[in-house]
Amino acid sequence: DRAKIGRALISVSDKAGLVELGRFLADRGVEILSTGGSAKALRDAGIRVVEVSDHTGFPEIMDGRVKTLQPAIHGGILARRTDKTHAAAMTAHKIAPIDLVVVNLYPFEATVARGADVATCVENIDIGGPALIRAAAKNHDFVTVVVDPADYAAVRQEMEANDGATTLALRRKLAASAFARTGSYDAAIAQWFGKQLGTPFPARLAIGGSLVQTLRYGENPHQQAAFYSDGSQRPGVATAKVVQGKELSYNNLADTEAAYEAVAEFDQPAVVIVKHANPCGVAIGPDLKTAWLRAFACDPVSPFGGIVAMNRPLDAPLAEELAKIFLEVIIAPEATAEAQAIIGRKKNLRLLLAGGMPDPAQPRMTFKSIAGGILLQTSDNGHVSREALKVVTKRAPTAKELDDLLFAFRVCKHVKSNAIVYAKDGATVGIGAGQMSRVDSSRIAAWKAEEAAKAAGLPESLAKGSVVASDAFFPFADGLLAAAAAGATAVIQPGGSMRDAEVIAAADEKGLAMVLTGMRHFRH
Ligand code: 93A
Repeated sequence: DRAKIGRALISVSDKAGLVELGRFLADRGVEILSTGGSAKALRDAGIRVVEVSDHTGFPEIMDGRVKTLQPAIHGGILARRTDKTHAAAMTAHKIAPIDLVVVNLYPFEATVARGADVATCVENIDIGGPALIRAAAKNHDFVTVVVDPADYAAVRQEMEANDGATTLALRRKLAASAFARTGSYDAAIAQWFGKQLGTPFPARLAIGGSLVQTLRYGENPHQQAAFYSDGSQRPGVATAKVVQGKELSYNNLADTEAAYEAVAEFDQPAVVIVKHANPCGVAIGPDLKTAWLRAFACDPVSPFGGIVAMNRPLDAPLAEELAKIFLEVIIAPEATAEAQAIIGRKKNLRLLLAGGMPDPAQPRMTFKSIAGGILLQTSDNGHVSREALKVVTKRAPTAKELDDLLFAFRVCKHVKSNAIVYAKDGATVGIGAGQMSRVDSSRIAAWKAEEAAKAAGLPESLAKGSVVASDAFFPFADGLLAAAAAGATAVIQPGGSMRDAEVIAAADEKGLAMVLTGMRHFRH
């Protein structure tokens, strides 16, 4: 299963490691065929190369659009070396075998990411490169294909160990990675076209991505998992710099994403604490430390082992507070040097710096896998403004209630359904998440507000004088009555239930102010 390399074709956009590889091959007596820019880089380093155009007797034409798309090249790659008729064809047409193909593609993804115009993006669609890669990968029984400079070392090692040959095992591995590369390349192109055409849901789904890291395990230790980047530049978990701490786990990544997307909703300094994908405390404040203390007070039990996100650079006063308890991850747009030094005392604690905040108004696609398929939807970038609210009760909310209602509803969007959120003075005071019945979420949120009060040594539930938000309409008056009993004075909810009139009447009877948003925020 050894395949000796006598002739190589090198055509690379990313020239990293090119000269070292070229020198290694030339030193071993491998003939190198190469295209314009790659050939020049090799020649400049004093390495002997043959231009593809000299090899084929056909010049590069049309600004390089046709460089390697030649029978002499593709025949040399695709010939089955053990097949007599293939050998005869090679002789008849003066085709020399090519045993190693080293290609990396025009940087289409990077060109799109830097916001280039349509013509530039189109010109960066590589045609000849994928053809070379696919031909070599198809003929991996005899040909070695390399699409990533990171794999140059493995090829060199095998050639050194096997008298200039590679093993079938390596060639198969490289072929798999070659098809994955052309697949994700075409996916990126298809996605870009979809965007141009405004078709988010094409007849065939093309998903591209590159491996960031294989994870130690998935949601549970017996599950396997990996993390892929889709190349998006949106500031967030995928693009954040991991400044310190243990390796991130699958659950860490998912929860950190939930926390950072939630905290990005707020204009003022804000802190979100997440446990198991749900916020257990959210607060805004004049500064981050104040926001943290108020978010923590909502539920002083759950934050242990939690994720903390903020929407301002992590500063020393907050870092000192965070260092007092056990946390898994901190994510911030940036951190002061002093804050980093404080967090540095906790070696395992991960600190992620995203460099900026995501724009919650910017839509993106979200995926969910179901057996045999994928569900695709645009993200919930819905935003309920003050002007959109409809007062339906006799009493209208006060200005302060209104601020808290909008705050609570924004938090609700990031709490798994059924979601009930109590809030007071820009801080959550009770969160009920993920229950199968809305009234259960109401009860849990109210109970948590009582527990938080007890922990703080306060005589009254934190829900006293609060407002309450519901992510979807109250199907019956019971959930609303539970909120009134807990001490809420105002309610925000989408409305739209068959029993809206009943719910409104109950609110009026209890003297509650209620506003309808007309928009719901289910989150499953
Ligand atoms: O324009 S192409 O699609 N036409 C071709 O025939 C072709 N052959 C190789 N692009 C082609 N390539 C690509 O050129 C390679 O995939 C590589 O990315 C690039 C290397 O060009 P140079 O060696 O001139 O820098």
